[in-house]
Parts: sequence; C-alpha cells; structure tokens
Amino acid sequence: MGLVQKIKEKKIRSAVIGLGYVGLPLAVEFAKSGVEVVGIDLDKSKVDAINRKRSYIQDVPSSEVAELVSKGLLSATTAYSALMNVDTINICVPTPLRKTKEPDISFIVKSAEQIARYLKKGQLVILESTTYPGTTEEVLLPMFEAKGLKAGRDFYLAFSPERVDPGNSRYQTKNIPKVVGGVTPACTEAARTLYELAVETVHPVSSTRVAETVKLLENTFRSVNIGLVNELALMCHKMDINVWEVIDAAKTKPFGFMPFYPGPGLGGHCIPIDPLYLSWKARVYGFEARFIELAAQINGSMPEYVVIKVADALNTHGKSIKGSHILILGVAYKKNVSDYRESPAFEVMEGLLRKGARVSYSDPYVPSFQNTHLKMKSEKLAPAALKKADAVVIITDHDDFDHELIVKNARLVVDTRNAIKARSAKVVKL
Ligand code: SAJ
Repeated sequence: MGLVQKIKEKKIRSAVIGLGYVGLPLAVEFAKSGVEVVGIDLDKSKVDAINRKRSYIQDVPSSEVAELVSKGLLSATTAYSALMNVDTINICVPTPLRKTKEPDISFIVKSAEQIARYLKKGQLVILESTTYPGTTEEVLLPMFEAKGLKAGRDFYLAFSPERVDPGNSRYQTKNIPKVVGGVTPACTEAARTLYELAVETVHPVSSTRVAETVKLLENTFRSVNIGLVNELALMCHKMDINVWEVIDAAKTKPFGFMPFYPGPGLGGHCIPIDPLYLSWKARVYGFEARFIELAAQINGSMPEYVVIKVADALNTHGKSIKGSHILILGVAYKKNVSDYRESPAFEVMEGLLRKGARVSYSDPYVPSFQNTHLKMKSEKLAPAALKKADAVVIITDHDDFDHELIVKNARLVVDTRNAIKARSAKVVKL
C-alpha cells in the first residue's frame, strides 16, 4: 500500500521534531485524528512532561495530553532513532537570527542530519519552521537524496508554514488554513493528505519555495505596516496631531484599510525576525528589499524614541532622567502573553539606565526575567509603587492593568500603547 493510502486509512505512525508552541499542538492534533504520534525533542523536561501526561504549552490542555498518552496515541522521546519506525516526520524547530542579523538554520540542519540517518523509502518529511525561500530544496533535499533516495519517488519532501498564534483562542492549529508545497506534485499530495487528517482547510501550492515565501509575506506585511504607523507617529508628533485619533478614525473605513498601531518597538520571535530571512535571501540574488530594511530601521528606533519621550515628559516636571525612578509597566512582547523574547521593553530599560535612571518594572505575566544585561523581579502594581516613581511608562498594555489606579497614583505616565483612554494632564502619549 502506498503512503497516501496508508495516511488515508490512518495506518501510519508520525513523528514531530520540536515540541514547542508549534510542535506540541500539531502532535496533539495528529494524535487526536487517531494517528500514533511520537514527539522528539532535545529538552528532556518537555519529553518527561508529555510522558507524564502534562502540557507546558498554554494552548494545549494537560487533559488532552493525558488522554492521548493513556490511549497510546502520543508519546515523546529524546532519541532520534524513533524516526526508524515512523511514516511521516514534521520539523518544528526554531529559526532565530544570528548576532549578525543573518538567518540561523542550524536547528533545521541538525534535525535534517538525524532524519537523513534514518530516512527510508516511503517516508514523508515536512519542514514547518519559518525560513528563507529555497531552504527545503537547497539544504534538506540534497541531504536526503545523498543516500541515493529520490524525492517524489522513494520519499516525499514538502514545506508547510506554521501559523500558530499563541494565546489566540479563536484560531488554533485545527482551524488555521494550512498552506503546503512539495518538491514534486506527489510530495504535495502526500503532505496535503496528512494535514487533511488534522486540519480543516489545506491549501496546496506549486512548490516549497512558494510555501516558504507565503509565511514571510504574512509577517513582512505586519512588520512593514507597523513600521508605517510608527513613522506616522513620529510625523504626527512633529505636527502636533494625535496619531491615535487618526488611526481610530481611519479604521472606520469598512474596506481597504487594516489598523496597525504605533508602539515602543517590535518584539516576539516572528515579526522582528521573519522579514530579515526574506531580505537576506533577496540580497543573495542581488535584490535590496528596501521596504523590509526601512521598516526594521524604523521599528528598531522606537525604543530610543520612547526614552526621548520620557526625558521630555520628566523635563516638563523639572526633572532629568538622571536620578529619576522610572517604573516600567509590562515587559512581555505584546499584551496578555508571558513571552518576553525580543521585547522592546528591555531596550527602553537599558536606554534609561544608561542615562542614569533607576528602573523597576511591574508585569503580572512576567514575575521575573533575566537576559544578557538585566535581571529583575516584577513589583506588585500598588499605589505605593506608582507614587514613588517619577515616571510610569506603559510599554505593554496588558488588560490586567488597572488604569484608574495608575492615573490616580502616578505622578507622570508615558503611555506608548494608548492604553489610558481617560484624558489626564499627567498622561503623555507616544
Ligand atoms: N505590534 C505593534 N503594532 C501593531 C501590532 C503589533 O507595535 O499594530 C507589535 C507588538 O506589540 C509586538 C510585535 O509588534 O511587539 C509583534 O506583534 P504581532 O501582533 O505581530 O504578534 P506576534 O509576533 O505574536 O505575531 C504572530 C504571528 N503569527 C505567526 O507568525 C504564526 C503573526 O503572523 C500574527 O498575525 C500575529 O501573531 C497576530 O495576529 O497575533
């Protein structure tokens, strides 16, 4: 029986490499469809948690993991040798940037090296990690065909961008349309058949390169539009126009407009990074992706702009940053999440500290953090903490923040998210 038929009859075993916010939900969806899934991760604590029927991902209930593990439909291991006994393999590993702002696909390569060791006829490999166009066919394909196997004939190889949005209760793995492109039509068909077991809508495209580029367009679209409104905010400040009022009015247009909002910078592990994968590859072809680079520059300049706004606001109170105590509200990279990767809050804090300020923070989602330059604990957001600060800076507008308490007790508020709706002389907007 061919692989496509085996998939249709669910007579397959599947592996998911990388059990993070993408891999674990995907493994659970495949297992819920009735397929036996083995998760592979280098992190033994993740592997142990799953085998002990516990989830560590906000969007995956432990009850689901427990039920699937009890039924023998889900297990986890650190041993790549598990790849010998599976029919399909999904790669869901991180793709960060190097310090040089160049793509770091080392996690993909390490996974592919392990897959190549065990690759055999009839297997399907799908890369999901966000990466530059060409990765699947220029990096993975040669590694797999080096064994003498031929893609599309002996094994199948495809790319399918992950679209997981952590914390999004409306859109989860099952109901987010899945784009998929194979090295050959037979590869696309095999990958499409697999996803149709677990995902409501599958959208096949003609190649892996198209599928790789789809994801980068989606996130570059956000980065460039955020850069546009950040530049608009800088312009409106110069012209003494309320940019927030402008955007709120513009979004009354029922078609042809999508609101984005200025902010203290671009955080997270997608939007600041994905567009640079695209511009890096374009440069290899001698093409300068100017929109992407300009957006990255503007978005990257926002933390420093916030520091200037704080200095100007303190100045109106006859104070300098030097010697002032500044309370930062919110260090997560966006509202209502605990993830603080690439958060602009840290650049703002470091900018203030360099100018001689004393800095503390309060974030109900981040009890403490440590990164290369800073190690701090969150303060409880109480009147005393607000009163003792010379300035309070809202960096992340968590819904949990009590705006009345803040405005009542703070001496000065720099609001970079337009979180405070009530008009107040002590609130300065971005
Ligand atoms: N941001 C702004 N202004 C905006 C929107 C976002 O300054 O108008 C900032 C956020 O504060 C954050 C950064 O940009 O620091 C990224 O925010 P985001 O809303 O794009 O959220 P992410 O990074 O979680 O993006 C993810 C992406 N999902 C995937 O890559 C699968 C993105 O494609 C989603 O559209 C986005 O979630 C979403 O809509 O929540």
